[in-house]
Amino acid sequence: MTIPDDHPRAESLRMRERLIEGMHKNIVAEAGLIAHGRGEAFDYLLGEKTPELAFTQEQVAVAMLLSAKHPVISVNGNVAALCPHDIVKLSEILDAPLEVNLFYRRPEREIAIKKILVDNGAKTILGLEKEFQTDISEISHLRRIVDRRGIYSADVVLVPLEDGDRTMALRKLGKKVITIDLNPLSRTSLWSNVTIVNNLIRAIPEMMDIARSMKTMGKQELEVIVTNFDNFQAIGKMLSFFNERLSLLAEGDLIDPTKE
Ligand code: PTJ
Repeated sequence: MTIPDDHPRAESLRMRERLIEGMHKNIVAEAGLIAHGRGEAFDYLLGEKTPELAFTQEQVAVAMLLSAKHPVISVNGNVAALCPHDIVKLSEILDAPLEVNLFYRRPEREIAIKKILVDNGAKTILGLEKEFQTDISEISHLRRIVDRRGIYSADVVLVPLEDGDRTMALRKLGKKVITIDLNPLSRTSLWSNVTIVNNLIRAIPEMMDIARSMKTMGKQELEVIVTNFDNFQAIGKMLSFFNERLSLLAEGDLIDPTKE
């Protein structure tokens, strides 16, 4: 469906269309549409723009990825449908390979996700070749299938838009986990080392810019940024941000559209 440019929620509707189209092409799982709806609700509360605190979370995440020995970016259906070009670019800038890791793993989805990533310039995609696959025994569902060259041996894993138990398992295996999740209270958010509370669609291009500007920084300088960050404290500040924003709206910042 073509979304008219003058629709007041055109951008949001386009995002939905990309996911619906992605589902018909086997890129997105049916549950991916539900996950997106949950995210949209939180994005409303954020005011659909990146708060200052999320920029800080993104800077810390990039510092962690740049100072990692073996960083990996995990890709699921929603990520592949929403920002295939940007995720490929971020992977190049950070020198962090992409690995397809799916909750609802089906051969036709693997093929469709590989295709959209390759069409957007990906040269190497991990997670799909049987000979390199192994299991993480701590995970009971299909996300346990990982690539020996990728998540299995990674020290830092970026898991944008995720379900909680894999994050817990990766942490228990000693890996550092960075997530992008609009819900600051999700289990993934609470279990991650760095939680970026922002919409994926804004966070990834912002991280690309940050990575370009941080690339010249030394390892020590990057590590200081990471060490000085407390994820739990940042989540607390984000909850206060939601709280303050809603209070301001309730106290008079809310514009009545019927009186405009
Ligand atoms: O492609 P698959 O098979 O690996 O499956 C992927 C889904 C998304 C279906 C799977 O990971 C899942 O069920 O995720 P959850 O448990 O629904 O968690 C998704 C989280 O992402 C929720 O906390 C949402 O608020 C959040 N979210 C949704 N859309 C966005 C988002 N966060 C950031 N940006 C978004 N665009």
